[in-house]
Amino acid sequence: MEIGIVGKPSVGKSTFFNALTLLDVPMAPYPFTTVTPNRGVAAVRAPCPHPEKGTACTPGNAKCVDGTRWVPVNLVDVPGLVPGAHAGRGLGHKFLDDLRASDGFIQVVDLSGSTDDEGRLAEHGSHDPGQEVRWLEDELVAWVAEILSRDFARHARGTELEGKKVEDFLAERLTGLSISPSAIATALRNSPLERTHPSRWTDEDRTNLARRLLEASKPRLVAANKCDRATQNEAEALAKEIEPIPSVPTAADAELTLRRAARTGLIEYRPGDPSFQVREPSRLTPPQSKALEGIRTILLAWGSTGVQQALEEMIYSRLGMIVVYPVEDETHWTDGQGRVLPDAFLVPANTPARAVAYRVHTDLGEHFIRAIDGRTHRAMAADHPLGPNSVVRIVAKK
Ligand SMILES: Nc1nc2c(ncn2[C@@H]2O[C@H](COP(=O)(O)OP(=O)(O)OP(=O)(O)O)[C@@H](O)[C@H]2O)c(=O)[nH]1
Ligand SMILES: [Mg+2]
Repeated sequence: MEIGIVGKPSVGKSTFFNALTLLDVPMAPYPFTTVTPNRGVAAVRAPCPHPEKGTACTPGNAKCVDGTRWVPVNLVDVPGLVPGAHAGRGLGHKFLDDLRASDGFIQVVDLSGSTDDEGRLAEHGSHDPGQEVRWLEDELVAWVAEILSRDFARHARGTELEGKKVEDFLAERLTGLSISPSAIATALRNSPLERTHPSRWTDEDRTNLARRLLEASKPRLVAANKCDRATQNEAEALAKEIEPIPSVPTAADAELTLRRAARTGLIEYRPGDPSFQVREPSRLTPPQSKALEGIRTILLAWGSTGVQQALEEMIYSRLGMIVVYPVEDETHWTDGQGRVLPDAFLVPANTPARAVAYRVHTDLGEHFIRAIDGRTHRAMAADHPLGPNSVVRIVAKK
C-alpha cells in the first residue's frame, strides 16, 4: 500500500514527507525543488494488544512505544503539479505516472493562500487553496482518462468481437494503476454507459468514468498546510469549500522540527502529541529556544501539528484500514521463535482470513487450511472477515 503526497509546487509536500519519514529530501522556498519522486516509510499508531497477555511484545516490523504500535505505511512525494500537468506542463506526465501505485492521495495545499499556481511566493490570501483542490482533481481525472483512452477504439472493438466483459476490458486498460475490481464495478455502476458497446463511448463518457474510477479507488484528503500562517476561519472556510473531501490543518515545518529535535534528544515529543517537553533547557541555543517557543504557540492554537493525524485519517477513515497481528501460537501470541506479537499489518477492514495469510506469505495463502482467533480460539474459514486489532493464527498444510 502506498500513499501519494500531491499538490502544486512549494506547498510543503517534501516537508510533510520528511516529517513523517524522517528522511532528508531537499525542501526549499522555490518551485520544483523536487524533480524525481521520493519514497519512504511512515507509520500510523495502533493500540498494541500485548497488555492483554500481561507480557511485553517483541516487535519486528512495527515498534511498540508505551503500548502503541507504529505500523509502517509507504509514502511517495512527487514534484509539484501545475494546471495542465496531464498534458505535460511543468514536469507533468512523468510524475503523474509515479502515482500509479498510490492507493490514496494526501493533497498538500497552502492554507495561508500565499503560494501562486506555479509555486511562487505571493501575498497572504491571494490564492484560494480550495480552487487548487478542484483543479488537481481535474488533472488526475484527465490523466486516468488519457490512460483509459490510449488506442481505445481498437481495444474496444476487440472486446466487443470477443464478447469480453466490460469489467475485464477496463481492468486490462487500467493495469498497474492500483484500481481493484470492486472499484471498477462501483465506478461502472455510477456511470450511465452502454456496457456492451464500449466502442460507442465518447471522450466525455471516458472522462466521467475516469472521475468515478478515481472516486472509487483513490480517496483524497487535504492537508491544509502552513496553518501557522493562517487562521481558524480560513481553515473552516476551506473545509466547507471542499466538502465532502476532508481536510486537516497541518504545520509540516513545525512537525519536522519537533521530530528532529526529539531524535537528537533535545525534547521529548511523540508524533501527534499536543505538546512537548524540553529535556535540558540549558542545552538549547537561543535560536532553538525561540523556534521551539514558536512551535508551542502553534500547538496551543491548533491542538497539534496535524501531520500524524492527517496520515491516520487517510489510513483509518478514508481507506478503512485495520491492523491485524498474525501469530503462530494462538495461546501465547508468539511466532516460531517465541517472539510475542512480532508483526503488525495494515489490511482493509473485513479482509478475509485467507487474504491475510497471503499477506504474511504466499505459501501460507496457498496452503491455507483455517485461521484461529487468538482471543476466542475459534476456527475461521478462508472467507471469514477479520476485524480491527485481530490476533490470528493461520494454519496451513506443511
Ligand atoms: N510557514 C510554513 N512553511 C512551511 C511549512 N511546510 C513547509 N514550509 C515551507 O515551504 C517551502 C516549500 O517546502 P517544500 O517541502 O520544499 O515544498 P514542496 O511542495 O515539496 O515543493 P516542490 O518540491 O518544489 O513542489 C519551504 O520553504 C518550507 O520550509 C509550514 O507548515 N509552515
Ligand atoms: Mg518537494
